[in-house]
Amino acid sequence: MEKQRQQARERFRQMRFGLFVHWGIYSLLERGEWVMHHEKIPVSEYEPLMHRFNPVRFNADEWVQLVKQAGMRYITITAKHHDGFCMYDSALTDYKITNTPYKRDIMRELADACRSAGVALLFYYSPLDWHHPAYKSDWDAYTRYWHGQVIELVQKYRPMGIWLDGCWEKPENIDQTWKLSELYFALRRIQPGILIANNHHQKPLPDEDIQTYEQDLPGENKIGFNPEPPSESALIETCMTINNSWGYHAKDTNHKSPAQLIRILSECASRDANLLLNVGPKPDGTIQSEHQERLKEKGAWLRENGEAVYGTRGKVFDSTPWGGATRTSRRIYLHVWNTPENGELTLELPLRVKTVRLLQTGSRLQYEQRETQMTIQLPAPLPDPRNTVVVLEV
Ligand code: FHN
Repeated sequence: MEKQRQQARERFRQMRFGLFVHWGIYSLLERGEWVMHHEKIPVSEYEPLMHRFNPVRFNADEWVQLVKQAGMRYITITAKHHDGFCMYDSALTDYKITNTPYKRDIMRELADACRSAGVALLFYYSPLDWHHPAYKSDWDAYTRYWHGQVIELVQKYRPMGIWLDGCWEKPENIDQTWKLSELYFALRRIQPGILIANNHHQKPLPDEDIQTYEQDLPGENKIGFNPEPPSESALIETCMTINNSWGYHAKDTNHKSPAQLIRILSECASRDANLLLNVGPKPDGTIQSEHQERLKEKGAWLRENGEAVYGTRGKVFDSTPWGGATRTSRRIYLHVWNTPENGELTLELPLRVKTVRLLQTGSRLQYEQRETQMTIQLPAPLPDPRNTVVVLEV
């Protein structure tokens, strides 16, 4: 594998935590990104939405600052979702952001802000397209169109990666149907280290770097979208909403609590996976306050506990009923939020432990180790009930 690609993969894994952004003209209707399909809105009625789209309060630097405050290291944003509208200045269509009252190229501004702030940027792109006439009438012409758009995204903005989503609509012989290997080859000639994710819910193709789990922890398949077990060779990433909607939905107030979101990040890291946590910006370009608050609370927790997440590896123990576990070469981090009845945490650990302490305060904890059996006396109550990190020096 190309050295640049290997380096990009390692950098991606070390980042562990990113912001997913679903944003488009659908946000004007405030009922999520599938509104055109769910409400059977014909293209002729949906397309004029672009003439109303004018996110005057969008500020790329403010978004990037929020990402850094949240402890996130990358952004994956929808350059084009299934509705076919392009949130960037595409040379291949007039159905794009620069032809709206807003006129400006959102992706150019975001790419520049990310580069200045050292935040990585990836583009979500939907090969599935409800707007382009050739999608139904001329598959070869449509293939040239969508391949051309992904190529222009890489050429124009040099993202860290491309995140494809929609091939699941034609799942048979997916590589040949969507000419994926052909596209990946073309992308790697332009940018050898580019990372490729394809949310097709099948076993990753050899040339795909990131296996995605949607609304599920890796290896679980609660919603039936993610039947494949985690690949040993690919990077793993869970993508998840804060409420239940990817695109902005004014009535969806089912927001996960800050504690839940902190634990989900640890559960992903324990499974050697990244977490891509989603926001759906409003039509004016702002991110709803409930989601900003949760992102900031995660960032505060990460400022105290980030060494137990960033740059760590997972799969430390087979089962962690008390929470999760991550590790580096010298340290094992126990992420604890379910205290065992007697306040004692027992582990099977074939390593000699030198010290056991609370990560946040450094205070030592009592423990016993007899061969591979280990018992740690946890403080009651846990200093941080959301997730207390105990660190073992080994
Ligand atoms: O249909 C899309 C959906 O709108 C959203 O983009 C999610 C994000 O992973 N992916 C598809 C559903 O599987």
